[in-house]
Amino acid sequence: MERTFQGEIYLTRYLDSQGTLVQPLPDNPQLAEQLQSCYRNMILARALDTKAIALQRTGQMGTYASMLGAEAIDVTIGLCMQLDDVLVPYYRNHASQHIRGAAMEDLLLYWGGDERGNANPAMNQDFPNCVPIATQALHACGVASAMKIRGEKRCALTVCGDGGTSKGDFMEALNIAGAWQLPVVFVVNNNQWAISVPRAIQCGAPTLAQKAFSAGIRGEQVDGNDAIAMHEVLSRALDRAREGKGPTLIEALSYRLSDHTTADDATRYRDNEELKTAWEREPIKRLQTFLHQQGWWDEAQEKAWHSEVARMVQGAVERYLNTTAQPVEAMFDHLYEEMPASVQEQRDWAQVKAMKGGSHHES
Ligand SMILES: Cc1ncc(C[n+]2csc(CCOP(=O)(O)OP(=O)(O)O)c2C)c(N)n1
Ligand SMILES: [Mg+2]
Repeated sequence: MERTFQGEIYLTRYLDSQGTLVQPLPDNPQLAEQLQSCYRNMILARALDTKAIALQRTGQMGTYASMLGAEAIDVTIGLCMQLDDVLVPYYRNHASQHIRGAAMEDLLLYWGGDERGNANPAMNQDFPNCVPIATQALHACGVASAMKIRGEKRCALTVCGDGGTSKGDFMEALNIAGAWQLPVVFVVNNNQWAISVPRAIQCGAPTLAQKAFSAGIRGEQVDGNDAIAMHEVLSRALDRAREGKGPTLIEALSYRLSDHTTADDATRYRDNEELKTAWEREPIKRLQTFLHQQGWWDEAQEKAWHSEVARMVQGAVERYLNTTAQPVEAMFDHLYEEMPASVQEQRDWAQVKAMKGGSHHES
């Protein structure tokens, strides 16, 4: 027999869970500045996340998907992409969206049920959140095809979860990306859970990155709690895509430190010891320790960043809460170029019902 294929998957990590370097730093003269920016944005991400959950718990926002534990992944995506690249996100990429220009009040507006949050001109050509699992991977391939046909030097980046990689859409997207060598980067936030289903029983393969082999594209793993590794691996994959050297699948190993969403209670299915251990590997403390060791961090700066971030989040919350609600019939608008009669009927009905005072005065 001859060997017809052999594949290897590598994991990139610079910092262990204690924030100690495990290999020499990447050769990058701007590293200190970049990591300080990562750190500040990760603090902001966590502050926004905490506030969003508090708003939901006090009835001031709808169901919300937390990014707790995914800050290094989300922030480095935002920082490494170029503005004319296209982000095709899933529902946990709030920090990436904000770094790429979406105002925090617009993110809150979306999660408060108001689609105007998705109509932010600062988002340029980025796509809105995708809730149907993994379908965004195909949208990203469509975007990347257009870029390739036009000969543009830019790329699409799409994100999904570990569970998303079990969907046909994901495999189809990998396949077309490989067949057409598209300028696209797939980031899998492997947070070890798909709602209540643990990673171990979702897929028989030891890594999710090796799914890339089935499509003839590059696949690798990265420690998703290590901002340095994330920055390095993402930058490399984005450069390759833009330079026409093909797509990459990046499996970022992380842990969902929150419930799945605010509509979930993970204590019903998840062992508390596992969660406690995962907190020891979390990304923010790890980077803080490292910055401290390098002399790139000081307490006064930390305090200043925390108060600046708190002010920014509070301002966004106030602007969100002061936004006048849309009329109820707005939910029917922008769905069709020409509204079908059945939808028009529902729109009229909703309008009349709202005029009568909604559910409080139902007869
Ligand atoms: C097509 C489709 N099927 C089912 C769901 C319900 N659903 C929402 S999130 C989720 C789990 C996704 O897990 P994973 O891909 O690991 O992402 P995570 O939420 O953990 O980041 C499911 C099944 C959905 N949104 N879309
Ligand atoms: Mg998951």
